[in-house]
Amino acid sequence: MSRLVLVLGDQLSPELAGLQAADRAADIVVMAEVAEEASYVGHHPKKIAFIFASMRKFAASLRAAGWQVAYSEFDDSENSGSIAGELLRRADQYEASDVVVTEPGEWRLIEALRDVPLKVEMLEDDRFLASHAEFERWAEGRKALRMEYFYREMRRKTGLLMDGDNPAEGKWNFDHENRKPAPDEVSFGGPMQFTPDEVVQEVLDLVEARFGDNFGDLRPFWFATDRSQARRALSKFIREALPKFGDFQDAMLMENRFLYHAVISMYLNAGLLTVMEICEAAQDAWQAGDVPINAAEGFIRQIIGWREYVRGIYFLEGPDYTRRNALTHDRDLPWLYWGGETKMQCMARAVEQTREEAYAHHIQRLMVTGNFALLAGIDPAQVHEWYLAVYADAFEWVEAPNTIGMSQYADGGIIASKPYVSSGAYINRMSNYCKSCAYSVTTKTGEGACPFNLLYWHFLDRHRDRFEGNARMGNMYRTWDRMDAERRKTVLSDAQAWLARMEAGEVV
Ligand code: FAD
Ligand code: DLZ
Ligand code: SF4
Repeated sequence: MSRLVLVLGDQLSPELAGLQAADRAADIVVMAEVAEEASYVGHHPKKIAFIFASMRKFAASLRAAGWQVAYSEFDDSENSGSIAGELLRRADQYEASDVVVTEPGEWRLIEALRDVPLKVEMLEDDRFLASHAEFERWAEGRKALRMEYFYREMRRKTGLLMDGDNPAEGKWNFDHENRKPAPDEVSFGGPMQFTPDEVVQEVLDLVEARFGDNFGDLRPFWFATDRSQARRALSKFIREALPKFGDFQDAMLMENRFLYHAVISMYLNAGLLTVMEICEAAQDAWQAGDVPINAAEGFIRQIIGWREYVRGIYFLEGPDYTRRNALTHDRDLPWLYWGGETKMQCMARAVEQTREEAYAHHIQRLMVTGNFALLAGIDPAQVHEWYLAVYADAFEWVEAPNTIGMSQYADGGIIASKPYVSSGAYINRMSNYCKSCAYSVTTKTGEGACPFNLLYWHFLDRHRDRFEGNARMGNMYRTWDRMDAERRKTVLSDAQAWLARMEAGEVV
């Protein structure tokens, strides 16, 4: 009897555990575009289009390789609207009762699949370097789960950038070389862009009709939607941008949205690229002398270090992780995150680029939109929903630890040893946003003072009990305490007044 083999929209890899375990002559691959997945948050239209188009092309490639695929298009009249519903419908159609699934990247869906009244076998998703058991073993008994030590294990395990038992060029981490401010000119012309083919065009029309009101511009649409395109995008990045990736990793520019970033996270997360093919390409370029060690190491660390580590935390911490709120922040997400007018140039540009590209690079997410939400005391659950919705690469296993943990400190410090907060000075150093902002980054109080300056002290003051004793934050509190009492009072009341204006819906 045939079994059903579920392949989700972010499992588009021929080496997927479920496909490896299946019998291509007898089993039926089930793929489904469904309303439930397309609307658990208001996904950016580009993200939905990317997933649907990539799913359709992956299904075609499976058929060409001899698989029988039962594919539900979004508008199929019999489409039940959920993954569980489609499994039941296909089970009925093919008289199957056994289902093989590869573990989804979200607790919500894992739980939904466990409840399906069929015999569901859930295989671990082994497209990652570290299994759940391996991460648990690493975490066991440690007082602090710091990424750096986990990363070294992954270097040893993969042999990437290793010289025998030692790290290549003598150091595990070259991060201190990777903090150059924004350059005057960027030599990389940006990620490879693809003209929509017939499959993509059809999906774009569908998404426009069904999700046209979601936040985000659908067109122009230029993402890769299959493996061979994604590989070409990767090659262009390695050749043209990786050499400078390290140097300008943290920089931000008004005129350039991508700088030297790879813009491959959506391809990697959906399964169009593999961890090892990306990292080996970077290592090869370093071995060939085309890329300096700070760039190759910095880039590989993001993938085998940060990406694997945050996934480990998501599964270790369990389904309630997205509801954590250690700092009891409860302000509603302001409208400016959805494109409402704001005078803050950095926020306006980060949101504008998010709306147009479904992409912002790490420092824009962490030190602009994330920093602002943390300083302003926004409810982390709403911040989490926003990040999950607006980026093409957003799947909960990777988005939630980055947002709840790294960015909002809502997990109480599991991921971040101190909150990622900064005043306007950091944004000014790393970008050219402040030059054309209505606020003055050097003004600390009163009319025109940069809100990041006001809110920074407001944050530290209101969370004094929690952070005063943090060794990495002592300097901040000493600076605050050295200010004269009257000035401190003014900063706090200006911050309060500014927040009140924002809450009242004024353009701030
Ligand atoms: P590059 O800067 O070129 O880095 C190369 C690759 O490293 C990325 O493609 C990505 O796969 C990996 N990587 C880098 N940093 C991280 C990280 N912190 N966690 C996991 N992988 C990383 N990344 C996602 O893939 N999905 C998300 O939903 C997501 N949400 C985020 C939310 C917040 C609040 C923050 C601060 C970060 C988030 N990140 C997320 C991490 C990071 O911002 C993106 O991976 C990166 O911006 C993707 O762009 P890129 O491909 O140009 O990355
Ligand atoms: C994100 C997404 C969207 C928008 N649509 C679908 C879909 O219609 N069908 C599907 O199988 N997967 C989709 N996905 C990806 C899933 O939401 C993702 O597999 C889970 O969130 C787990 O990571
Ligand atoms: Fe952002 Fe402040 Fe700079 Fe304006 S002055 S761009 S609000 S950091």
